[in-house]
Amino acid sequence: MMNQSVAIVSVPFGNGAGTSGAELGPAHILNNAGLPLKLNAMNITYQISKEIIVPSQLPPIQTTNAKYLAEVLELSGQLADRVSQLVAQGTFPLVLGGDHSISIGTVAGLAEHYANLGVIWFDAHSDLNTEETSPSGNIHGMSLGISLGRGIPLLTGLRGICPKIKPEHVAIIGARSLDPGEKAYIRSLGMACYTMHDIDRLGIARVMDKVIQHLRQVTDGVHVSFDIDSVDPKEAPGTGTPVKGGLSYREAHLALELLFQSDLVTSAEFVEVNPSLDKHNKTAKLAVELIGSLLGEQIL
Ligand code: 4U7
Ligand code: MN
Ligand code: MN
Ligand code: MN
Repeated sequence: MMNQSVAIVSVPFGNGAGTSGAELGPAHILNNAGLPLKLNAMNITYQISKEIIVPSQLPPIQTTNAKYLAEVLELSGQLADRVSQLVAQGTFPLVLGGDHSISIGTVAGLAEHYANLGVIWFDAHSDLNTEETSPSGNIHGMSLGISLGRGIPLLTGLRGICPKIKPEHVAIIGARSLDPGEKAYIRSLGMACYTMHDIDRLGIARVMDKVIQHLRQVTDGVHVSFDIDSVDPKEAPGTGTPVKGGLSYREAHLALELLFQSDLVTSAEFVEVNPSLDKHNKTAKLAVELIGSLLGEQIL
């Protein structure tokens, strides 16, 4: 995987979340927590792609229950363009959020290159709400659903490919806070959702082995969408929607180390780091360390 050059894309967008601050994530991950130093130390070739320009105060689009839809739509189009270009150039897109609504654009760009894109969704949540089932109206809680073709047509139809991904190519890992409509949807599709209960029972290594073995057979590329709130709030306090009982520090690293070893991953994004809620930049630093593991950093 890392014979490719990494292209870092900053997406300082936070309007998809209910709490502001995630828009500060990319700057903290890059400048304060030192992602470039980490990549240098690992001898990884990388480029810092031009920051995505975030839209604001667009004329609102009428919706029943989706906040900042106009902004999310505009951002998604820009990010899809960029990610698609980077894949065409043969680089490995590493997208830094921002809240999790940005995955709508990332996945839209990837879908132009991979007909059978796999998505590994590390998250305390499943982000499968629709306007009808969302308790908040925040689009970061709808983004995985939108990539699956569920929900707001303006977003599911981006780039004329709908759905972008198939349910049998998705694995959710770390779930522990699912809304009723999300549970019903997961069950109805039989989607792979490894909850914290499953991780407690099986261990993260066996969970990852199952996910890797399956995706290896059915996908032509694998995107890792890492919501930092998948990790326990003790390790990742700086995030807008923390939920106790999450992945331990080592479980999160081991999962990503195993993904590096699998040689399956073709792109990644790290989202939901909120520096305004963080303590001593702990969560941004964690993100940098986790990126290291995904890109091949080894203990020995
Ligand atoms: B995140 C929530 F109701 N499900 O839809 C919602 F609990 O990207 C939270 O995973 C969504 O952090 C969290 O608002 C979105 C809520
Ligand atoms: Mn999420
Ligand atoms: Mn989450
Ligand atoms: Mn969140």
